[in-house]
This record gives sequence, C-alpha cells and structure tokens, in this order.
Amino acid sequence: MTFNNTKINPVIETLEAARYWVGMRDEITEGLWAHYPSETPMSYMKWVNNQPDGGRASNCGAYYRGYVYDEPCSQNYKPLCEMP
Ligand SMILES: [Ca+2]
Repeated sequence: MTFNNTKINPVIETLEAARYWVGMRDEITEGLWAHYPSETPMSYMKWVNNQPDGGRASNCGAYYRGYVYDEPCSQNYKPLCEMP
C-alpha cells in the first residue's frame, strides 16, 4: 500500500489496533524513504510525531492507528495492501 496523498481511506482507519507493513523502507539509504519494491522515492509520508526515530535499526514503515512508524523489518506484521 502507498500513501500518496493526505487522504487515508476511512476503511483503513477502522483496522484493528495492530501494526501493518505498508511497503516503504529506507534500507538502501538511511533517511531516504522509498516505496518497496520499486524504490520510487516517497512523496508523502504520514509519520506520527517524533518518527522516524529508529535509525539504521528501523528501516521499514508500519501503519498503526492512522500514522506511520519506522520499525525493524524483522517484525512479524501483516501486510496492508490496496486493490486497483
Ligand atoms: Ca532507518
């Protein structure tokens, strides 16, 4: 799933209180967030305050309650996908 504008689908906002992978990472260059796997630079990211804060230890983006957090890519979260 990609966040490419300021609108978050209302359906997404009703998700259970769990974290989901949203297909973004800064693993190649720390601090430069890109869509995964295309590596297209992110144009919009809905970070919660004080995120990202994990540095080289947290290179994948996870959605949680309306915002994105940087997390270690080894976390066992479910993927959040979008339909065409
Ligand atoms: Ca990082």
